[in-house]
Amino acid sequence: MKKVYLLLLVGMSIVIIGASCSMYPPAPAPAPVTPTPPTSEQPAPVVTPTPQVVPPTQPPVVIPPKTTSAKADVSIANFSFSPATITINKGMTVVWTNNDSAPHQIASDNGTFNSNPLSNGDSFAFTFSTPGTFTYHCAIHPSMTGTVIVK
Ligand SMILES: [Cu+2]
Repeated sequence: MKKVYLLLLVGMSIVIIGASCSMYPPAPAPAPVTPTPPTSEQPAPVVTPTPQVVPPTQPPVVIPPKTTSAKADVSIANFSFSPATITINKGMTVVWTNNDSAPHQIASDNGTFNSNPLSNGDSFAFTFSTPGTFTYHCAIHPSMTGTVIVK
């Protein structure tokens, strides 16, 4: 009787052990996770460097020295030059302005300076860089004469 009980005990133990073994099966290996590629892979944003906007440096305002004697005016009116003879310093500019309704044209006697025909209100400027006496006339009206003396 005791032997049977022992056998029964052993048998039940085997069954229990086996059951326990089968009750806890090894955990199934996790399915390999295959990373799914992102469906819309955004390209890395291209960072364009913003160009440095360098404000243009303002050029220094150069105020030309006021030389009141840089320019001399000769008016053309009533078919004559006024003043008919003008004396200037070397480097000065003579500006003829036609105040007549008729056209006039400045022509130096030696060809140093010549203007186009000047209509009413037109001006002609010439800078005298060499000293001397320069006689001129109107190419349209040769009786109109004038003189520029450059010191
Ligand atoms: Cu003239």
